[in-house]
Amino acid sequence: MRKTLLLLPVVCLIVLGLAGAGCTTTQKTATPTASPAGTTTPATTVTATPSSTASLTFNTTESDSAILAEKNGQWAVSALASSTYGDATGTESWSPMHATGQPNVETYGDHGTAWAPKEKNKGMEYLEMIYTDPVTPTGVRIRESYGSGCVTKVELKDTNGVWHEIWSGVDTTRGLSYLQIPVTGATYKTKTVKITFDTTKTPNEWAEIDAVQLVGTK
Ligand SMILES: [Ca+2]
Repeated sequence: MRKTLLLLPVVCLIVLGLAGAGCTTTQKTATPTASPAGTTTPATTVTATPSSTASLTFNTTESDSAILAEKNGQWAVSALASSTYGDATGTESWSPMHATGQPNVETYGDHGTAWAPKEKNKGMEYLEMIYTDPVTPTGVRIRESYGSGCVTKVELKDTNGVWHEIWSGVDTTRGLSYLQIPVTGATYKTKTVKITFDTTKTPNEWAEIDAVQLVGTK
């Protein structure tokens, strides 16, 4: 009889685990983290606003902290590149994986927590970033952490596989900073960003990318 009593809670736990049904009254209310606090809008002075018709504006001079707090922003979940320093794969230093996720390079310079191409001064290279949610894009932010100023083109692949060039030109980014590119009037959804570099622009520094943010509405 004592044994049976002792066993009862154990059986309860197993039943709970298997069926999710209640032996006790404890209920797992999967709190759907509803309103992500409506007061988090970073009240930075917004100058320079390109888009006029977009449902939300994209600030091309956003601060680092405001970028981290960007409600409509995503950081990449996977990446591939034309080449990688030391042919690194997986979590090895300088692999494309190090351009995914939030920024984690603290100072301008050569760091294995950023992606770097195989050679310093070879010429054209690219990085393709993949995100979880397809969005109607309003902007892209590329955090350059070494060899800043090498980006020559940025494209987005829509969900039908068609590429859209959103920017090409002279990258004036210097130091540890973001190249912030607005996208206006997009009528497609994307979860793929391709960045093209010309590494000969900074012959003495490797072009390194710490993180890339895709901004847009679901
Ligand atoms: Ca990184």
